[in-house]
Amino acid sequence: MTNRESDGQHFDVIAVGAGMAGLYLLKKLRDAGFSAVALETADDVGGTWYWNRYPGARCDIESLDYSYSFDPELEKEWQWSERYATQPEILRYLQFVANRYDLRRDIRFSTRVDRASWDEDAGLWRITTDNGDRITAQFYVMATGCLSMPKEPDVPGVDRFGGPIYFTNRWPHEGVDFSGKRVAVIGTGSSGIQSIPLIAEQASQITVFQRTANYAAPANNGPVRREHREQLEEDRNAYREGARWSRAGVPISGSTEPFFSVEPGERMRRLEAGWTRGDLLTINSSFADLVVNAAANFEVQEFFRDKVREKVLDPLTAEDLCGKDFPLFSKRLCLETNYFETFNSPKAKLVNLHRTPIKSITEAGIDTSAESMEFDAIVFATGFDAMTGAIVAVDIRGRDGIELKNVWAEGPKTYLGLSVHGFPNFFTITGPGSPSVLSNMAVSIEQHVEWITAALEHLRGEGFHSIEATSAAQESWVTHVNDYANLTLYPQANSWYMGANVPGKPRVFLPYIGGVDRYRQVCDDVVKRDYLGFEQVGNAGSRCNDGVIRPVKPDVQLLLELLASLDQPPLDSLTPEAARQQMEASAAQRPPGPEVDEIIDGILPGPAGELDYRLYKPAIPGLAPIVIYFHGGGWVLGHASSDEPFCRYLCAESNALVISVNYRHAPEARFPAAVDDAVAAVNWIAANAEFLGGDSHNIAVAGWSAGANLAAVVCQLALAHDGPAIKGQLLITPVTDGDFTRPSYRDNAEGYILTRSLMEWFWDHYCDVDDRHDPRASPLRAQSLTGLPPAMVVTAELDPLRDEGNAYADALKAAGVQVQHLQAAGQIHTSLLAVDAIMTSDNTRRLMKDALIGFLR
Ligand code: NA7
Repeated sequence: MTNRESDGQHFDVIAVGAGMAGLYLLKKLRDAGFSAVALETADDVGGTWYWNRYPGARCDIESLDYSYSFDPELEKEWQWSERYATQPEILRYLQFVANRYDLRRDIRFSTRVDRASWDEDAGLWRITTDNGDRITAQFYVMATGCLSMPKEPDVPGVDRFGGPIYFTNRWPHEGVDFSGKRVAVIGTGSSGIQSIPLIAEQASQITVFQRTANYAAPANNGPVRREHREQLEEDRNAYREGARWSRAGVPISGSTEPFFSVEPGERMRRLEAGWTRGDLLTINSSFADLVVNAAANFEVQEFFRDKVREKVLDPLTAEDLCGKDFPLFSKRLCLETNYFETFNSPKAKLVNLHRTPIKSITEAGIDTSAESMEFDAIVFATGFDAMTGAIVAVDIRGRDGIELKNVWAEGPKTYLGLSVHGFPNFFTITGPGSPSVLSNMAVSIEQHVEWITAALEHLRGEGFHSIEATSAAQESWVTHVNDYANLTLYPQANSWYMGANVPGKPRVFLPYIGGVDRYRQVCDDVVKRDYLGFEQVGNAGSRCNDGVIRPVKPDVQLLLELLASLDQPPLDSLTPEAARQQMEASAAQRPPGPEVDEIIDGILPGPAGELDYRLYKPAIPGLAPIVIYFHGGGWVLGHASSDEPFCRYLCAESNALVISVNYRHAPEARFPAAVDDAVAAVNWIAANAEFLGGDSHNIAVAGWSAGANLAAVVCQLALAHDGPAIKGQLLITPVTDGDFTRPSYRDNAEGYILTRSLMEWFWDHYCDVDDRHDPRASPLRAQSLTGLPPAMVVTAELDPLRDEGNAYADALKAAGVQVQHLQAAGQIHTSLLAVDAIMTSDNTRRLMKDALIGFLR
């Protein structure tokens, strides 16, 4: 570290904010021997708990969980009086922490940072504040919180109102007395829902202007739950560690059962139990799929709506107060105390802005499209420019003067929610792209602070003076964050998670929804892999292990985790018969695939006996185009219906007659038995097409894995031996060469279901080593590929077979064959066929069926 601190204007680290994040950061940095200062706009510590002093303001994660865990002594010295502590109590806690660790001496209060710019030559950040301070630091950290920048009041006429206007997020310190006043409240998010019952207690009239009704569960607040305290005190370390490795930063275990797999009585019992418990997480955790399955989510919405209907006497008001039109949980669930009951009071009125929108605020009150109303005070509970607002409020300039605000104009891009490419030595705590607001903030803040401090210690130890996320790592993280969000129902809501509450803000899902546990593992893995995706620069040179931390698509990852949890033996450790049984057992768990008009099983004559086929018929009149399909399974496993969901999909989506033909399997029948059968099947189907309901002039072949190997070989043999005319070949992750030396065999040797050793096992069962260069086993080795039918070759990035598939696509192209070559990023060998199970490969499947339609047009 440089040491230019003599004038008191240079630090190792400048942090912005003295809330929960800034305080812990100061403590950690001091313990690690770094000089640091926090700059804070307010005149005291507390962050969000300094500003949000509105009546009823409380945390919505239980206080025992929403606390620092870094020091067991601190935990013993502080006792929470309530399950969900009030704002004054939380503020007192943060003041207690600041005093206990003597942090105030490193905080400059009443100081707003206006500008922060990276000076590349000097290798430091230059900060200017509204006090005229000019200070520098090697590292600059935004600890500004996710919900700290108030949303501008976007209601016309707001300046005209003659009476006082209050904002929940900037509430007067002396409090407000609404006694005898006619009060309007605009906004029914958490702040509105918490404050309205208490304002109503004082006011002579309260009118609530509601744009979107929110889902709210009862807080059932009271003293700290005894069993909760006992659980914590019994083994603090285990409890806190459980939180750190939990999904949301609170140690409760989630169900793995989908909603509809649970019988209705038990579903209702779980919902009622969650309702009675009164927290944000229990109901969601009671089933595995409430944020991904719209039908399940709808059922639970109904449960919430029925509760409102029970509580609110006037049926029209009750209906208006029911959350609707957006999935439950896709906006943050609210915890309420007497909110719905407030509307049973004659002095409370609800204005549904969807029916009667606000025209304008006037001198005396508010005009809606239906009436003019007079008020003595207006309260805005209209929320925040969440997650990015406070960060871009500072003019932050990175390398070459690039402005963060511009870089984020289309939505924030970060690596891990911690750092931004182009902005060396810059960190955000719980920034966009990290679990942050989807988690217990206390846990996420501690994790970020600890990660950042450890990174600075690492740099110091290794003699590096700067660190910066690479563009590639950042791009891949942004993709990963979006991929995850797109698997869920969250993007459907106009929420602040989506930036949708602020006019003009790009619609991008801001937090990371993969969970605190997975995210922590990612951050740990980045460090283990020598700060993967970060460039580290020192006087003696730089070091960069560039790469992608989570190349696997999130739903594929979930599938891999599920399979790992089953702890099954590897297929290649089994006998072929046992391997077949294991594969059958997992196939039984798959979604069945779409409906087709008819499924017919039949047999056809093969060269060494009868072969089964299964025919999937589309609902179209007349003779249908034909797709002859060869199943996967390494020539050892599988049968005519083993790729059934995908065959149904191809049939339903391309209106083709899909005929999945069986072939003899190894080791009972080794090479070239499967080839001979495949050729015989194509010949027989072409000769009997009309009998099968298909058009003999309109035949394509398709296959997956070893089946794609057979499809490719069949095309070559049909061309060489005047076989039937084949109009196209769809080759999905094909085996094209019995050669294990390509990089994909090294890169993806393990961990993605099809392993290198399984592939070796398949080959050994199928084909003698001496025969493997025969083009009927390795079609890539054919003398010529000229004249072959048009092809679509699909490869998966994380597949040992990737490179030989790509090589075949390239070779076909080089031979003048018309080729569509699709390389599916983040997919594995088995995920492209996973109809209704792996959503991130939906698009690839659509392109595959489009290709078939194109061949058969
Ligand atoms: P929220 O949750 O963003 O709620 C803001 C509310 O204000 C919400 O009901 C908005 O309706 C409403 N709103 C915003 N702008 C307008 C206008 N122009 N007209 C009418 N109504 C408007 O903020 P909170 O402060 O309540 O809570 C934020 C988080 O803090 C909360 O999730 C907890 O984590 C703690 P909309 O839904 O946009 O239609």
